[in-house]
Amino acid sequence: MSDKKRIILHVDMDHFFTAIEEREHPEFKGKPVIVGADPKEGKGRGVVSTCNYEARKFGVRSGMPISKAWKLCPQAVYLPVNYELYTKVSERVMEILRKYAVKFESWGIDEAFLDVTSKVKDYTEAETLARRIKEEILEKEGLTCSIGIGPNKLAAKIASDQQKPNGLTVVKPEEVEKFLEPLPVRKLLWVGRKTEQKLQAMGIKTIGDLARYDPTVLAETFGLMGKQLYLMAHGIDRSEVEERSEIKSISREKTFDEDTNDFNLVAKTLDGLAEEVYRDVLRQNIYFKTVTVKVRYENFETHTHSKTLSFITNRLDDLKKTAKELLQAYLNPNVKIRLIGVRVSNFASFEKQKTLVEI
Ligand code: TTP
Ligand code: MG
Repeated sequence: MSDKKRIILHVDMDHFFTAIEEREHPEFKGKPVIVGADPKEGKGRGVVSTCNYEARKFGVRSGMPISKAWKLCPQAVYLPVNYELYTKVSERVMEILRKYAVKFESWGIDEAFLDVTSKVKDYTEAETLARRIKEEILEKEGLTCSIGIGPNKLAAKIASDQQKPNGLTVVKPEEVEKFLEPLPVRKLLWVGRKTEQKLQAMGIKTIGDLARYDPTVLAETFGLMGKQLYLMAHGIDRSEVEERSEIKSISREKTFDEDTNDFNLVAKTLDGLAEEVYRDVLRQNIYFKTVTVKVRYENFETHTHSKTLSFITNRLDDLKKTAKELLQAYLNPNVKIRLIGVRVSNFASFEKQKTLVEI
């Protein structure tokens, strides 16, 4: 399908976890709010999940150590992560979004792509549709979102991030290259920190720099990804909006109060995390095949180790047993553990499971 003919929306909820908390506790309105690990008056060891825009004014960001957030903004309202509530709200928001789309793809807990090509005749109608979506989410869930509209997923996703919060950004096909040109290369979805550093070293800072670069050199340096980067820099993305199992993995992790080599404690914590993951597995009616254990040592070295079972399962026993088995490889009496995590992935919904069995 040609890029020019499609109209894609990308919807991203604004400061999702904290927006929900503000909705539940109107007394927080106007205050900086941070959801994440317990700050323990600056001695907390986990990270910030997210924070509202008031807290962002102090420099607080997602993924930042909670101790740093405390230094920047001790007066904020600090709240633990309430996954159960956020997942429920996410499901309701996705239900609203889904009905506006011809093709729908949820992308994480608070984002989705909507292909609305055959529902609207032009970008003006798409903009009207986007406003209706924003109104419905605000009315039904009391939450705001930002929407990007473009001829493909790449343009729509980058556009939705341009005027947060409560933004609406339209990028028509003929405007895509100009829109992308001044933006940092990091905005391209696949550009991780390492690729970004490599590109910087080559003198490529903006998407425009990348678009003007010799594609043969890019292909030589980055292989297949080089070609992909070049196409993206020119605003070309032919990937379809496709329905997929809404979540790709379920995980939980915990930073210990103190680094530890007490293996009983580590094993017990892992069991507890597995139980939390299992609750989500049941709620989502999902079967998994792969279990991953993550360990961060005291020196911050982080390892993940996975095992894919020969069968799909939704049993807690399988999860606990596999996680414990994976953990064995990490137990080293000379190195203390800082963080432990467990993840299940490789899902099959119940319907897919049925077809697998029948085949
Ligand atoms: P984002 O959409 O990246 O962030 P956000 O919705 O909080 O803020 P923005 O207005 O900029 O979109 O992530 C969605 C949710 O995912 C976020 O509310 C919390 C969670 N999250 C984490 O738990 N850890 C992280 O490092 C990030 C980036 C997000
Ligand atoms: Mg968001």
